[in-house]
Amino acid sequence: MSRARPEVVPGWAAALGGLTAGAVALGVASLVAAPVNPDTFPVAAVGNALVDVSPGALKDFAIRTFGENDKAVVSAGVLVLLAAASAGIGVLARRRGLPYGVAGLALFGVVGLVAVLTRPDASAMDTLPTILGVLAGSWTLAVMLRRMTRPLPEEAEPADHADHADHADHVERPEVMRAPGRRVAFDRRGLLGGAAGGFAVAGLSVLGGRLLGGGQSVEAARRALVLPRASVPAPPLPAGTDLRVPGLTPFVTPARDFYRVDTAFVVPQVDPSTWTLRVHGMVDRPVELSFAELLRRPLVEADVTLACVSNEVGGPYVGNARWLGVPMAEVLRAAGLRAGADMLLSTSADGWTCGTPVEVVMDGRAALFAVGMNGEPLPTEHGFPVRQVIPGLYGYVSATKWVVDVKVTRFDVDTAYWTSRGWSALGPVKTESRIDVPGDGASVRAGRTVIAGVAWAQHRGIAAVEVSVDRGEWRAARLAATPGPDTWRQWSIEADLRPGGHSIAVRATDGTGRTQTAAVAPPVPDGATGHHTITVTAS
Ligand SMILES: Nc1nc2c(c(=O)[nH]1)N[C@H]1C(S)=C(S)[C@@H](COP(=O)(O)O)O[C@H]1N2
Ligand SMILES: [Mo]
Repeated sequence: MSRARPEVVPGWAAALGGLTAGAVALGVASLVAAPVNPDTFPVAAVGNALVDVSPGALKDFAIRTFGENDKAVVSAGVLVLLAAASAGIGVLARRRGLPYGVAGLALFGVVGLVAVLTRPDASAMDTLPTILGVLAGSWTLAVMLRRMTRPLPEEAEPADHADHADHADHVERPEVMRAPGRRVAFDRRGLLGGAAGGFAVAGLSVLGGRLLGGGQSVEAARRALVLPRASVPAPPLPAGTDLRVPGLTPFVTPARDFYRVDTAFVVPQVDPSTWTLRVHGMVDRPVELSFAELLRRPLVEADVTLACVSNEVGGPYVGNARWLGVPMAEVLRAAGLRAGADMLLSTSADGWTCGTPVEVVMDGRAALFAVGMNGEPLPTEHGFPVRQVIPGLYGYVSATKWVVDVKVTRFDVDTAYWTSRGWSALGPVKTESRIDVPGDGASVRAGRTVIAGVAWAQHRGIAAVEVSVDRGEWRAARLAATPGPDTWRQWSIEADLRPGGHSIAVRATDGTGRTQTAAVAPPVPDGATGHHTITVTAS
């Protein structure tokens, strides 16, 4: 029986060598990607590709479960996976030799390259971050393998014997390494020094990338932008839009609290000085507008509530802001809509698409190419420099952020991003209401209790909100003022809660007289329904 030659280098050390190589590879890749295009960072490209290929239901689950953090969760997952793989590559390289390790790194490089090159606007240069990352990682791996061991003089005892009582078997039988006849010992200090150096290089690369990427960010351009005044300003909000109940969602959602839902793994950085909007397809005169040209058109201001179709009953993916923008209808009229066109297929700078009914945009409502949100240029995450805002439609069929292209077409010719993934082609917002206070599961003091929330049925308006305690009669809530039918509406009511557990349900009636259905439906394919119902304990 031949005993396998004992390994002088413990497994953790080989794994750490691999991890260091992986860290350097990613650091260098991010440094190279930053000044060119952050989307060419292989981890971002793989994340984006995962988002695009994952089925709608999974994405919906991710958005619901991780909320705004869904992208952070995907990157963390990809990073954990890469860390485990690099550690494995380190062990493989130590056992079988450097070429195996390099092959392992190259394999991940290939996955990264596929993801990078299948992006809609990929170019050959985009492969540089991945290729240079893999080269740097391979070089680091070679260095780490070398530093893990040091040669032993003939007959000498391994010096760090004492350090390795737990690995006595390893160090007492120094292995014969690649140079036959030359005995080596584990070099803990060499390894740790190499790892520290490697991680320092990786960290500095990431930092350097951040700095370089800063020059790429459009935040400076955004800050410098002074938006023209609206030709048609929104009147001041009527008194009493906010009932000022503690815990109740404010009428105007500050941009920093506004929900964010999109497929962009890295927030697109769209420079307003090179931005253009192309309107083409079934039109008499295709137009291409620069940002300056867009701003020269009369601007309209409107209070509009946006809602996401993925929102569960009672969920948070709804927000209200004062938008400033150019009416889409005017741009489309300038282009001359041809008869028979029923869909606007809009595309964002990162290739996301959205199909909107032409008649909704042309019927006089405040459908905007928006440039401002709550008195400021659009935040980058919310579509800077230009996004669509169309009251009455869920975001996935209306609210294209970073919009650059509108093709006038037909629903029977084109499909958009979400409609080709099982969501409905038309997405009118369903009448919804939500209880904000008390919170679900809250403990309240028995007696008179304030119940309050918001309700929305954009462009139809909210005509009534009713509340039922313990499945009792529906009682009408007091409605707050609204500037019009395109925003949500706050409501409140008092109920006398006796000690014990209670259920509280809410339903709204829209401006057409239709009451929100009690039938429970999931978000897919065209929006969740059912009554938001909470339970509280009074004592
Ligand atoms: N470019 C782009 N625009 C997009 C999306 C997207 O994924 N990419 N998502 C849409 C969806 S589903 C919604 S609900 C709204 C959300 O807008 P917000 O993130 O500003 O709240 O943006 C819409 N516009
Ligand atoms: Mo959405």
